[in-house]
Amino acid sequence: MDHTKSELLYSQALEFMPGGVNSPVRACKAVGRKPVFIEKASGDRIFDADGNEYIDYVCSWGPNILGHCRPEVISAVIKACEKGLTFGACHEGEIRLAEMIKKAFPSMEMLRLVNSGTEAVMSAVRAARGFTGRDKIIKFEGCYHGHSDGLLVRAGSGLMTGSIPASSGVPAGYTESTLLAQYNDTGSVQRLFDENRNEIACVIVEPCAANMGVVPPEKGFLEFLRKITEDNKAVLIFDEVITGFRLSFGGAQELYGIKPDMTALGKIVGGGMPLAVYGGKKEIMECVAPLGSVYQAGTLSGNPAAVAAGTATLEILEKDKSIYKELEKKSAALEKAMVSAGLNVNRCGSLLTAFFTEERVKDYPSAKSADVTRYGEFYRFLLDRGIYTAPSQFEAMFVSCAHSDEDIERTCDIISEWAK
Ligand code: KE4
Repeated sequence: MDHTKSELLYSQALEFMPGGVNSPVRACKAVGRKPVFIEKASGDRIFDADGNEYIDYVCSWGPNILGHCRPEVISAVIKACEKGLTFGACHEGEIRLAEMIKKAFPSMEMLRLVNSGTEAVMSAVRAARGFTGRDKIIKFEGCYHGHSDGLLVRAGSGLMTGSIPASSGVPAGYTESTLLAQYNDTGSVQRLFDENRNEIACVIVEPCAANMGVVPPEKGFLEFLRKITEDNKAVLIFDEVITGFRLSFGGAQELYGIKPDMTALGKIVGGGMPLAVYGGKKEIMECVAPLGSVYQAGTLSGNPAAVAAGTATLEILEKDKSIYKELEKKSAALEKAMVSAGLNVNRCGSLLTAFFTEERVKDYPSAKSADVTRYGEFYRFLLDRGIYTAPSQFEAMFVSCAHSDEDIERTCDIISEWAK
């Protein structure tokens, strides 16, 4: 494939943006190549600046569950834009969208629209701290919740159950209240609650992890988190930025039948525009300004253009539940091809990761044992044959309802070719 134009654009981008990108993973450092610059997209296809065409399994990291340029979404956004991009004031559309979200996620008795998953999670954690009057929070190694300071942590050395900043520029003081547990390890959570009795404001978890690659919850794990948070009067926050409206119309909490106290949504809920949501129990959300003393605000929160994209997307998903059956069928076919190619696959609905590990990946340590060099070879093999997938072993592949059976079959054939 010729990537001349992309390489030229990348050299220009490097002059203006760190690493030439507006989000680190796009730099493709983890897979040993320069990024391709995308010019347009439609359905399950994306086209780069050199005119190369790919079947897209990144789907903008999740939002494009309907595929690119779904006509109903595009026309809804155009219609909204013609009436004004943003008012910085109340408008009916935000009520209608909130209504749809609450219907799909009954645990979100009250909610607020914001602009990114990071903002949604950061605000949910602040509300949980404000509601409980406690400072400490528990998160899981390998789970990513956006780049707010207190959540950019990694395990401290030795027996420290505290954490240390995972990014420079984050003062130690911002992360000392963030405790780290192990995903799918109930003992690590129990220990933290025993060592920090009555001090834990919340537990935040990806109900199906997708930022260490896809790692579904082991049986009983989410149930355990629900009980231990209830017993300790801590808030259980489901970060459903990826899983919301993807694993089912009601997200992971509908799929697994666990009702969290708060939920963060992003990606699909914005239909491809910058829109995310946090919400939960009324008594918690009533702590948020202007009702309560937990402050959170945003110039473009609930702007009509993004609300139009999210509403149009949810309307389609709500009306045609067969979409989820289709996604399951297509994703299972992909999984089968990868397994036959000898890959270790974790899948949850239309989220999947091919792991280059010897063993099944069920937690962060086993995910981190992956052979990332082999993953990079796999990535480049697929890209050169027109399959655009996650440029990191520790991300997910996303399937959309625009992925045709022919394209899924073509992808399976190329994966089988890889295995030869
Ligand atoms: P944003 O701030 O990027 O909208 O959302 C942050 C976030 C929160 N919670 C979960 C579970 C997430 O996966 C994310 C962001 N996801 C990454 C991909 N794994 C976004 C891609 C990127 O960082 O460029």
